Amino acid sequence: MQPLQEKATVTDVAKYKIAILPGDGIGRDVMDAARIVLRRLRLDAEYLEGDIGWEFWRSEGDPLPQRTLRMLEQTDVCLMGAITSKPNYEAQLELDPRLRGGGYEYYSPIVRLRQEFNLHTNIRPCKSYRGNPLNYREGIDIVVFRENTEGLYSGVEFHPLPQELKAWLLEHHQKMRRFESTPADEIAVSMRIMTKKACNKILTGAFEYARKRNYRTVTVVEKPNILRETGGLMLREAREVAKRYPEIRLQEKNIDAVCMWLLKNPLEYSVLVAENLFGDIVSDLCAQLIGGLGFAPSGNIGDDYAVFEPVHGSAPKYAGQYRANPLAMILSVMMMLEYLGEYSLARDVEKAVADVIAEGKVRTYDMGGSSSTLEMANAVADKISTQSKKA
Ligand code: GGG
Repeated sequence: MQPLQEKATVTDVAKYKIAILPGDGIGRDVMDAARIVLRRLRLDAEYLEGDIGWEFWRSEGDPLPQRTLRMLEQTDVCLMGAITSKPNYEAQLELDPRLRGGGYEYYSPIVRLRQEFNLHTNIRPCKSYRGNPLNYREGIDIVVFRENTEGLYSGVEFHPLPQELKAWLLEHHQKMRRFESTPADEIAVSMRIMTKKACNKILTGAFEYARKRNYRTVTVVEKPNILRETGGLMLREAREVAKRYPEIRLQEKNIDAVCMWLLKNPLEYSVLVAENLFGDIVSDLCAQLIGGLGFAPSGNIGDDYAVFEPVHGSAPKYAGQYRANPLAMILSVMMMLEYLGEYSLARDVEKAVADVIAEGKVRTYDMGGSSSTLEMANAVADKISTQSKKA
């Protein structure tokens, strides 16, 4: 791949510093596709590439090295490809033998990145572009707001359950009694920690987005009849926040039911808002409605920083084959441009993507075609050039 450093201005200092984290597997392939589009846009940016992912876990015991965190701090925004993530016990087996027993614990680097930079809001738009042969229905336009730093992904987990904690729970919660005779090493606990502040933040973000973009409903996705405390907190907060947006209807749906309703009536949904795990699950379902993960971009947004990445994972078996559909990555570039205030360039990218899909000449394997990742990226880039010549 050609380097991205192509300064479009005559000054030495670029307008933006953008971190590039290709990551693992097809993350690297789709990042090469993003580079083709970025080069064609001639964005006035300096690009800094960083280390993240599985190989750094294996060789250093840290999939998100400190040097990467320090580099990100020097940039305005980050584009990420995808990363391979595995359960801790599997990760331990792949650690360099020289590091084993050194107290290294595996945590998903993207979850850590979200927490380290307080990227509280994960926005996942799912739009069915006209002419996509994989669309479940035409006209779907759903945006998932996923709380990104807490909930069931808080990372506060125990196995075995410490004796003191077990004793405390037995004393304070009668539901714990069923587990009294279960040995501590046969109990694993993952805590679903939710705060009023983070619930308020994600809900306010969802309602603001709906107001700005004229969506008529916001649907809060929870399970408060069963998860009474955490789900109840989110629901109460949703009702409070909704009062400030009288023009938008709040719908309250359980996570299980909404999966069914989304399949039955996808056009009746617009903005969905959910806790971390529920948002993760429902956004994969919504992605499938619009053709699959190859079309689903995302932005992890905080108060001062943001990381944009396709929703899909690293699909290691396709690594380096340039078969993956890069449109989710390219649409993540579009979201990054919007975040930077480059609205006209963002529109150019989206129009180019929409036109390439509608024409149907270039299709990756998931779309039933045989075009490569880079052919798709070049088709989008060529459309961008044609548009700018016409303008
Ligand atoms: N379900 C698509 C997928 O595997 N995405 C990668 C992933 O799970 N990333 C972690 C996350 O988004 O929380």
